[in-house]
Amino acid sequence: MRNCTKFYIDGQWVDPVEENTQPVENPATEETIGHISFGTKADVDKAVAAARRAFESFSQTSKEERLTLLRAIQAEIENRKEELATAVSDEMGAPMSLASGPHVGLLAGHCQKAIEILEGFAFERQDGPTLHVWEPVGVVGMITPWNWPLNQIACKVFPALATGNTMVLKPSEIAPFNAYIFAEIMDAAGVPAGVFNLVNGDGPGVGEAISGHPDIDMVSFTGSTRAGILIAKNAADTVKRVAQELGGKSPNIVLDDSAFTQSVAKGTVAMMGNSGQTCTAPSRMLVPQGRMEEAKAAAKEAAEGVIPGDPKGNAAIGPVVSRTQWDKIQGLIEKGIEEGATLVAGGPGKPEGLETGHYVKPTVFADVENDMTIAREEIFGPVLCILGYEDYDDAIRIANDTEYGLASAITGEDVETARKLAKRIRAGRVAINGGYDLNAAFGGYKKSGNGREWGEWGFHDFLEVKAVMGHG
Ligand code: TXE
Repeated sequence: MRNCTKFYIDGQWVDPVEENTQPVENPATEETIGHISFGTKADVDKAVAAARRAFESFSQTSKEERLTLLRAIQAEIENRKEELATAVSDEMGAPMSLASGPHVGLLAGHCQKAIEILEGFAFERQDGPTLHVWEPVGVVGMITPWNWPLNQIACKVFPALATGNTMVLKPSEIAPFNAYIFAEIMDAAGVPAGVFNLVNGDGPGVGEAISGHPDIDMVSFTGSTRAGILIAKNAADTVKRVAQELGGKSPNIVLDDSAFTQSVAKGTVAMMGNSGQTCTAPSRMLVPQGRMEEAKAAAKEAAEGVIPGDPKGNAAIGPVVSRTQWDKIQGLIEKGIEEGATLVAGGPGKPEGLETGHYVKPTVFADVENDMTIAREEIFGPVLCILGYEDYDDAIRIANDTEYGLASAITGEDVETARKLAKRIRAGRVAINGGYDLNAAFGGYKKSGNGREWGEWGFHDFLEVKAVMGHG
C-alpha cells in the first residue's frame, strides 16, 4: 500500500493544511493500492508563495547551472525507472512492457531533449537596433492528466525548468504515484527549494485554485476540452497565459496506393495502444469507399489479435483507467450500434474471463458516417471507426470535419501526394507512414488547444520576449 499523503512544497514534504485522504485504485484489480491527500486553496497558496520566492533567484541562474540540474535529474530518473514503470502500470493499467518502454521512455527522452536544446538555445538575439531577450514567464501552474502521466509532466516541467521558471504541479488524482516519485527525483537531484512544488487534489479543489491564482503567471494544462474551457475561463480575470493540450479525433487517411492490408492492420493496432487512451490516437480511419470490405476484414483480424489482459502479464493492452471511463466508452459503443455503424470486432461488455477490472473489448466500427456520435466524440478507449471516402478532396473534407485538430496520419507509397494532402489538414501534426520525433512540435488547432509542446517549441511556451531598444 502506497501512502503518499504529503505534498512537496518549498523543498520539504509537508502535511496538507486540512486532512482529506483519498484512495487510489488499480484499474486491473479494482483494489485500493494506496492513498493521497486532496489539497485545498490554502495548500496552493503555500506552494505558490514558495515558487514566487524561488523565482527571484532561479530566474537569474545561468544556462550552465540549469544544465547541471537537468543532468542530475536525468541520472535520478535512470535510478528510479523500474519504480516509475510499476507505479504507472499499477495506477493506470498500462502493461508493464508499455509502462517501462514508452511511458518511462518519454520521460527520459524529453529530459535528454531539454538538455540538448538548452545547450544550443540563445536567450538573446540582436535584431538591427533592437536586442530581443527571452525571459521566463514566472510561476507556472501545471495540471496534468492520467493517460500518459509521465510524458505530460515531462513536457511541462523540463522546458519550464530549462528556461528558468518555477512551478506548482497538480497531477491527475487518478494516477498520482508516478508524480510523487517524480517529486522525489527532483528533490534527490538537488532542485532548489521552491522551484518545483507538488500539490495533489482534484480539479474543483486544487485545479481551480491554480487556474484562478493571482500570483501564478501561466497555466499549462493537458486534459479534456471540458476542463480546458473551465480553466481558461477561470484564468481570464488574472490575464495569465493559458497553454492547453486537449482532446482529439484524429483522422488516419489510408491512400489507395498503400500496402492496404498492412496499413489498415497497423492503424488498427495503433488505435488500440494504451487502451485507446491517447490524445493523438488515430480514431477515424479513412479508406477508399470501394475498399471498405477489405478494410473490414483486415481491421477485424488485427483487432482480434490485440488481446487485453493483466498488465503484469503479456497482454497487449490493459484495462481503461476507471469505471467512469469504462461507462463512457460502453455508452459510445452502444450509441454506434444504435446509429447504424457496422460492428466488425469487439462490442459492448467485458472481454471473456476479465470480469474484474475495467477491461474493454478492442472494437472496430465500419461504414461509419462522419456525423455519427462515435465519429465526433473522443471515445478515449480501444474503439476504431472506419469511414469511406470517394476521392482526395472528400478525404480532406472528412478529415477536417471535426471540432478537433490535434493529430492526423496519412499512409501511402507516394510521399509527394501525402505531403500535399498533409498541408490541407487542419491539425497540429500529420504523421506520414508513422513518423515520430521528439523535436517535432506537439499541439492542437481548433478545440484541441493552443501552444506547442515538445522540443524547442516547448521552450517558447514558457518564455516571454522582451525588446530592448535604443541602446545603439
Ligand atoms: O480528464 P480531465 P478526465 C479526455 C478524454 C477523456 C476525458 C475525461 O476524452 O475521456 O478527457 O478524462 C484536472 N479546473 N482526456 O475527466 O477532467 C484533473 O484533476 C482545473 C484527454 O480524467 O480533463 C486532472 O488533473 N483542473 C486528455 C486533469 O484536469 C481540472 C487526457 C485532467 O482531467 C478541472 C485525459 C478544473 N475545473 C483526458 N477539472 C489528453 N488531451 O490527452 C479537471 N481538472
